[in-house]
Amino acid sequence: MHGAGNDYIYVNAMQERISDPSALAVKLSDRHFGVGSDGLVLIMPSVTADFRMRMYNSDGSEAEMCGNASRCVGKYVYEKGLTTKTSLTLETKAGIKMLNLKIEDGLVSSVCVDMGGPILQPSLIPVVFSGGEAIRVPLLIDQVNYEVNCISMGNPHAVLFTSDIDALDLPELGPKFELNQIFPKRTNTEFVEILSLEHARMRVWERGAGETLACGTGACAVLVAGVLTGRLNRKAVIDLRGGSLQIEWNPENNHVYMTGEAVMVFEGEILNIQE
Ligand code: ZDR
Repeated sequence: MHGAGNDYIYVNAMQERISDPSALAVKLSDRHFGVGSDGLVLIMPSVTADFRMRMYNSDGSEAEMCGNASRCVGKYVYEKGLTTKTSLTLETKAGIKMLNLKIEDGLVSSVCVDMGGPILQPSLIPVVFSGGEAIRVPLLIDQVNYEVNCISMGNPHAVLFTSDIDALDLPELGPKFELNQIFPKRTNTEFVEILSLEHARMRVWERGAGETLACGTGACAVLVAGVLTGRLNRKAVIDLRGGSLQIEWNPENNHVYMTGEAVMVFEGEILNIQE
């Protein structure tokens, strides 16, 4: 399934047990010897919510949260008849998220996820920074001065505002942020071009996966960083390489809401995988 081109292999693990999901993520994500994906997502039973999700990047590392995958899990459980609810809760490593499914002709046409409040406290993101919020932080990399805005949406993000994102060499630039020592758990990095107060476009270098076509939590981090630096309104459309997401940061409850598509591409059976 994919959300705005961010593609994962989803395993119905309601009954099935996967002994080493991290190794399986590496094997299946391989675009030549596996299926090809940005990572692996397990859909599991939960004792505290309607369902539980675990998400592994293509390098095998487990992420706390994945916005695009949470929408796809909502589509999967509804369309496979695992639930009839259109408002449901999903347990993640970053807490329980609320999903609201939009149904058209019996199918899930879009999903709105309550991502909860953004985390701005540096030690919780985590980022090594001695101020209250790591917003507009100067960062010198290879003699170039960047300004990063650090936010956690359950997983760590560094947001940079720049011009002409198409010209950036992400495979060269991305790892310099992902692996920078100020990010003890590495980071996802978003490069953003502002189009108006309600519209921005971004590219993402994902921790553990490289450049992907979209990043749900990243789009949320971009909106929050845009609001905190006076560049975006609290409701905006964020264009990613694989599609667009609507993001809203509610001033009353401080929650960030992400709305977008979820697409099921094919189903299959894995042969020849040694776990
Ligand atoms: C960015 C992401 N694809 C999403 O949609 O939120 C999440 C993937 C996990 C990310 N690479 C991480 O935090 O390690």
